[in-house]
Amino acid sequence: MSRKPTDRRDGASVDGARARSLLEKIDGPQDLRGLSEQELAQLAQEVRAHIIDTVGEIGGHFGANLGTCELAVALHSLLESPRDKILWDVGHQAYPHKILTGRRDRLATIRQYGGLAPFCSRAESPHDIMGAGHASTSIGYAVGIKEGMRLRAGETGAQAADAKVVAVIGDGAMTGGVAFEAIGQAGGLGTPIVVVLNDNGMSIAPNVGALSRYFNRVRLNPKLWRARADIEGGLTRLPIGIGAAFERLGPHLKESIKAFWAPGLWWEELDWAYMGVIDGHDVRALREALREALAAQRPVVVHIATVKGKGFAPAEQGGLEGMEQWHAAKPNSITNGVPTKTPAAPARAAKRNGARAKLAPAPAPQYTQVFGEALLRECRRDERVVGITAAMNSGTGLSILQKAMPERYFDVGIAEQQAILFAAGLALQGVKPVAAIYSTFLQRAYDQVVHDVCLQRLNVVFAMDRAGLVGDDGPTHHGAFDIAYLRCLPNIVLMAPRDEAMLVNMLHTALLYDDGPIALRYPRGEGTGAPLPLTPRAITIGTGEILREASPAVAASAGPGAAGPGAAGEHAAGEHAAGRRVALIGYGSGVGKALAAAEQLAGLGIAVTVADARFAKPIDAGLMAQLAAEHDLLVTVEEGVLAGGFGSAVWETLNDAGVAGAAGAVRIMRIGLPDEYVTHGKPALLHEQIGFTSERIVERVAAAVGARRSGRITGGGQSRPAGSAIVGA
Ligand SMILES: Cc1ncc(C[n+]2csc(CCOP(=O)(O)OP(=O)(O)O)c2C)c(N)n1
Repeated sequence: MSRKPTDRRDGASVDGARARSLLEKIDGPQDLRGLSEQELAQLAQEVRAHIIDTVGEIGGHFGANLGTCELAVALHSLLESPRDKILWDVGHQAYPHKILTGRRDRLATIRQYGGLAPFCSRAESPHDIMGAGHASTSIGYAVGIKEGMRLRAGETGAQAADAKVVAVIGDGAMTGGVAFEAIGQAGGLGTPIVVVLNDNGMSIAPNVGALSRYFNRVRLNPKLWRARADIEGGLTRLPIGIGAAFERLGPHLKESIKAFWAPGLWWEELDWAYMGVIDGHDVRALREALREALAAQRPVVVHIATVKGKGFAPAEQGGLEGMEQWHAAKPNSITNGVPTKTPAAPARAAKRNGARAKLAPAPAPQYTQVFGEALLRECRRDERVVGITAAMNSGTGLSILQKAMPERYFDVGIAEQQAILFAAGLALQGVKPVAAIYSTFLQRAYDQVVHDVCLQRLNVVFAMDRAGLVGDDGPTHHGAFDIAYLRCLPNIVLMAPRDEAMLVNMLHTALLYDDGPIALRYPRGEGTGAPLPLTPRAITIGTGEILREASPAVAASAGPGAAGPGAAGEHAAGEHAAGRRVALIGYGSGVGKALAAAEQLAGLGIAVTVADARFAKPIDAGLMAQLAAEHDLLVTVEEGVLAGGFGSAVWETLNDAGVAGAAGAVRIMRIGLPDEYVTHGKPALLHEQIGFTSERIVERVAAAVGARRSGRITGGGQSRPAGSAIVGA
């Protein structure tokens, strides 16, 4: 019987400056051939050391990658990638795979602008077979790829039909329903693929649900390690020696005895062969099991036990908390293989030195934190309110509720569809569910949103964190589409706070609202520093507000030429009040950009009104009409795709009212995310790249105002048009 992974202490040291004698020679998977099993084990340790050193310095996904070093080595030593296909579910645990497939020296660029992609990327390497980032997709792809090979067998240029397909999926990702759909299909078709169930008991936080309990029972029972293989002696046969005796006992008793001994019975019932539990940190055991599984002409699952954070003591020995904390490493969090000592806080250091502390201003709180605290307060105010997360308890701030009121907190696992159906069911019983799901992950539950919540007009609150560009996690995680994909749905209310104070008020508003679904979106990261309300205040549904009136004084004081062509004092729209040429209408994080741009435009002598629309649906049609009547140019600013977004809502509203589109009507310029997938990198860089900055707004507004005067439409500067449209000019 194999030892449990935690018992192993062999392999190369992973501390300090390490010799990477083997890894240095690995430029691709072909270089693993010919290495002895001992060398492969050493290579896995060198990969681990490389990850600890590199990711500890630059930041990135961490614990899961330390858990897959041996697995990646074992797979690449047996398979011929990319002819054989290795699929990494999510891809956050694929760093060892990246290192072994020619990207060793670029690991230090991962998640950075222009650097390696955060997850697997088809554009990046032929060894990255599927694009990933969202969980639970690998088995479905594997079935399609293998069946595709079979369908095209013999065609010129087609993949050889005997190529192997392996999907690596974590126990967390296995909680996603779409994985089960694929298991059902593969079992039905008998598709010869191998699924490696990489079981560490963890999702980002400890894994949840009955499936996880089942995995735990199997994984934590040493008697069951390889028990299945020992009993059956292979993948397809019934228990040796006892089969005939069992037959006589009748099918029920046979099944229950088998279930006791056979941890994989569930799989077997679905026509999968089950192997496990295998020590996922023992290269020899892994290779032995995988070799057997790859030879079988049927779907096989290889259940392996790994440790999240293997080889890094604070994660490995820090229990569940340690593993959760080290799911990802912050930049500069590890030095010489151990956590970096954080410098003493200035106040403490100063006190120690007997000096007077010079305190830096405290940073504004994170939106996530504000949301989590506000939700707890709402739960205390109204006993009907509950919070739901899909495996993102700290990411959504729901960990605050979990700690304070665990009975009002629900984690459904990586199962966004179930999160929404569960919310719908709760709402039918008069509960007030808040489904806190990132903008990007709510995409997975779209039909539940459409069919089960909006059509039924149920009182479900959608709280979408990470709305807008999220940064390092890149295109799979940017919250780019929610305004567009929700705005087309009847019955729903859409709102977005411009700052953390408004977030508190909007959550309160959403929970007082009793006429169907209501959604709020807010960005990743720090708030604006707006003082939080002591008592949340409800706002009127469907109303925006003007935050800054174009000051005619600005226009008057700006003499001809002060702002170049189109200075406010010179504008031609005689029926408009002097100086009221441009109105910027922000939505959510777009408001901050609009206010900053207005300030700069005022400096150029261009008087600008700024409004916060607050609602994309129902939009404040009265306010829009008023702004259109009083200005020549309306500029909408939103951190979402333009197609079908907030700016489109403004245009549609005015067009339907006969205000836009007609000759001489107000012009509308939409500023937002472009019609393309935006790459990964720091948000400021990405905003710069796509032109979503106040400076670019200023350039474009100045150019558009000038264009109007001279009768031309200009492109508005050098950098890329960040998704823009000028209507009715
Ligand atoms: C659809 C979806 N929801 C949520 C996430 C966020 N997420 C990324 S990794 C992860 C945990 C995955 O757990 P597991 O598959 O067990 O891998 P481990 O990190 O434990 O190795 C989660 C919830 C995601 N990527 N996709």
